[in-house]
Amino acid sequence: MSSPNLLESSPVSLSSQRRRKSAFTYRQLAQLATSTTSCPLRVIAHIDLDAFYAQCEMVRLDIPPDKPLAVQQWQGLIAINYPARAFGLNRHVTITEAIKQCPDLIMQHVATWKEGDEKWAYHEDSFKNMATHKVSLDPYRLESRRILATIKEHLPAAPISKVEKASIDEVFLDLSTHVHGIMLERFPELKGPPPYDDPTEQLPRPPTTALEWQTDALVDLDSTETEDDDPDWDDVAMVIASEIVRSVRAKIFEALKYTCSAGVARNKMLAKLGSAHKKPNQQTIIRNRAVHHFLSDFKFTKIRNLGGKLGDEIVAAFSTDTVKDLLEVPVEQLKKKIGDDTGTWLYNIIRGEDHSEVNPRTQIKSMLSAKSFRPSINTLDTAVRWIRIFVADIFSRLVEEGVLENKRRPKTLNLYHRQGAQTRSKSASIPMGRAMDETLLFDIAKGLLAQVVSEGRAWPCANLSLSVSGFEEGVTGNKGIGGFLLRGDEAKAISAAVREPSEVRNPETPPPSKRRRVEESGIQRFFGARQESSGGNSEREEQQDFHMKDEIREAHSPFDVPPSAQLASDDTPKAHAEMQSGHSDDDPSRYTCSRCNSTLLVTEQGEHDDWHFAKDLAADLAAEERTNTAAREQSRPASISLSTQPKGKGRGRPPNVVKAEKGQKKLQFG
Ligand code: DCP
Ligand code: CA
Repeated sequence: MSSPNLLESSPVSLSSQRRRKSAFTYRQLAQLATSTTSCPLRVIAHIDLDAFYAQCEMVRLDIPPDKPLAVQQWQGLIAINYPARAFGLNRHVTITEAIKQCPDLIMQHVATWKEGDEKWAYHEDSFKNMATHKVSLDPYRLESRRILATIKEHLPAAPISKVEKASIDEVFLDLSTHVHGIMLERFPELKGPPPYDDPTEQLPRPPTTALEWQTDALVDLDSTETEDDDPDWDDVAMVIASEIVRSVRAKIFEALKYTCSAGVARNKMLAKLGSAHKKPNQQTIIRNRAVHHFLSDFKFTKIRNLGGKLGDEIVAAFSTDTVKDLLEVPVEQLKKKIGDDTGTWLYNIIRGEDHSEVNPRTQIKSMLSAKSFRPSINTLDTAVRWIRIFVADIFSRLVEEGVLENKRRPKTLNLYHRQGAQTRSKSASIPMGRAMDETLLFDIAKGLLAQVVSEGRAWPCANLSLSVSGFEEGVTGNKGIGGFLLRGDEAKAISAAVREPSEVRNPETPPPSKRRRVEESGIQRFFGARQESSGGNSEREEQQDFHMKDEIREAHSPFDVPPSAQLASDDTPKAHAEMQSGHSDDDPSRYTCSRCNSTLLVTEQGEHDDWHFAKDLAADLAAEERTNTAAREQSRPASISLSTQPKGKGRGRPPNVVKAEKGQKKLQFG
């Protein structure tokens, strides 16, 4: 540094004098206090647990930290600890290869729900029983909650620090306000009002010339910067944030024995890239002066929200996957190719600009219980058994969420059904006026399944999923279940309104146009539950937003025609003729249904019987609802209402619906 004398006399001293002012203003410092998202001093951290499920098993089983361990799900490995990674293991290796590469590998299968059991457990033989067991991630959710609680305990309460749970093993922290407080304590000169009361005045330069980064991994600076440049307040803010994050990580280890990695930067997207930069058990700081250099080496598909289909689209549109190349593309061209909003968003994101907020709402928005069937399942009976497990799984999570105490309660139950490439979804309201229990959920879920089955082409089914969504805060105090009645309109709530599936989407970052584009261009999902670029876990169930769209692309039978009979009449003139005449007695491949007298292929009998079962079930439910409604002396007729018609391109007929008031459609069950 130049001496004060020199400062006053030479051109060198003039530039040094300029450097004595910070690049930041009093206004920007004030914005740090309120954690304004556009504040250039902002400090965000991302914490990601190392090999999370593997660590959960190590902690649960008290396995020494240097032992290689992998978490197994059926015949695959879904989490691999770092000692095992040293043997070259990753999520893609088979179990046989894994053992070959690392003979001492401890493989722990995830907990499962066994068909008929009331609770999940660690079963020794579960890997052999994919058909009758379903994965339970409850043990990991439980640990996730303990870690989150520890983090929160260690930080000042909101709004001084904000904590957002981003997935089962990740959180974002907005430390801006907290860091601002510490800065003012350490550097009292920042407390004063701006000169001339002008908030656009620049702050004085920090008095420190060397910052103590301790063991943090600092990423290299941009080429225009050097380590000789004195630090400014953004660097100071990062150092303080980094101290806080280090102590949070130490606390998590001390209290619960988990290690995690972290990234500290000016926004969420950079912080997330930072946490993945050096693992395990390290933290990486991306100073503002290093952003450009840091990002330009990346493939943009590694950036948050660009890992999925949107990223693929952009790669295709610009024939590159690197940030460096994309930086050359003018914003107008980005906009032209991928839409105005997405183009602008992308232009900023690759320059390290991300103003998305850390959203402290860590409340669960939906719960999903799902099962992919390999081989597919073929009977209603099996499907109903799985539905029972889904309900038990979801209900136990609801209990933890406080539904029994009326703290929170979901409004909607959704069923997804996949057959081949066709996914159908049905939703129903969960009646607010009734106590939430397994029977209630099971009955509604069965009703939804009945609807799918009655539409036909239900089997073979490759995936069934059940979810609850639309959580509402309960009424505190002693109001009991009645507290959930909405504006007294109980009858309305009781009517199971089947609608288009509601799409729950993380409100931040991805610009609204993406969604429009999804619909306009027919690209079904830009943003899945979580963008996995590698080895997706088909049963990954998280409390995150999930995103399933009605993807019905095929025709559905009218509900009042048995599906098999309709198929026959549609597809084969011979079958049609036989049905008309009833002459099938001498054909052993055919039979006549005793209930409806349809002549059908014997191979269709299972589906046809299911169809009758579904109709009966739906009729029972409708009757029960009518009774309940009458008992409550409500005038509104009971019904099971059906969604408006399937979205697909209308190759087939819409479901046979009876018009109801206000856009609601009612299903006529025989
Ligand atoms: N997971 C999964 N299937 C995947 C990806 C992840 O079941 N395809 C589960 C297992 C992981 C957990 O989610 O332990 C967290 O996922 P991460 O991607 O954060 O991976 P890890 O925590 O295992 O490893 P890392 O140390 O790289 O974060
Ligand atoms: Ca992780």
